[in-house]
Amino acid sequence: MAKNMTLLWHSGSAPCWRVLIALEEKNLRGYNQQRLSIYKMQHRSQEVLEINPRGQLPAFKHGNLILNESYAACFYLESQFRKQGNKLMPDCPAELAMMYQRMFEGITLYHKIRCLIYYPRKNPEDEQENNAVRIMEKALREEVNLWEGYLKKVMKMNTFGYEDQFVLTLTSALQEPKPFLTGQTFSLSDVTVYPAMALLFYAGLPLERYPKLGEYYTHLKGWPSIKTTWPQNWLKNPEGHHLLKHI
Ligand SMILES: N[C@@H](CCC(=O)N[C@@H](CS)C(=O)NCC(=O)O)C(=O)O
Repeated sequence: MAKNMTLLWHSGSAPCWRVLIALEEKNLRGYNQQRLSIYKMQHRSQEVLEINPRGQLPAFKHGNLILNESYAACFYLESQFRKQGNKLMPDCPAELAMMYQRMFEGITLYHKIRCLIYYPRKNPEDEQENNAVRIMEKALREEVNLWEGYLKKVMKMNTFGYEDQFVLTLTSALQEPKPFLTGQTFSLSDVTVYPAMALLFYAGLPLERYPKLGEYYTHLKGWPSIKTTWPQNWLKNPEGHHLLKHI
């Protein structure tokens, strides 16, 4: 039980989802939590501001320790509960390096998704809208293609072993490719980047145009910590919206 933890979160927010997944992975359950609505401006409530003066979600607290940045909370949970639940940092240096690399690249991916998705809401009257949207679409398309390439490469490596590993055992060659972001196991890179990937598809990215991303998305949809924390509002409205259908 994690009674000395508090999480204030919004359903469908990728940063909040990261923390929810990390808590599940570390078997931390029974914490104090409140699902708030950004649409109802509940993120500006006194309760949130006391934990997160920026008035943003997630707002997370362990005892007196505050971790409002979702990446910081995920790193903290893994390091404080190393021996509990699933291990989220690989021992293999090559996998570890790639885990860090993809995690921080994930911030760029999420930023580009957000720019495009929130543009129409923030600029309803903008005469330049079409041009600005095309530019953001191009940037996101390039970014998504990068990730499609990463997944293609990592899925091949997961089947045949990392380039710097000498031993290519028969068993690893016979294994099904494992669609994790950085290696043979689910890691902090999946915890932090998967919510952005899921948002891409929820917002209409065509699965057939990005087969490896689609495989990754579909495979991890059933991953226990992800399935349990899947945004409720997405379940109610699985069609999402179609803002990314041209990507
Ligand atoms: N740096 C934060 C970003 C959190 C964030 O952007 N939260 C959004 C929800 S997805 C929010 O609270 N937006 C409301 C606002 O900024 O007013 C993190 O990654 O944890």
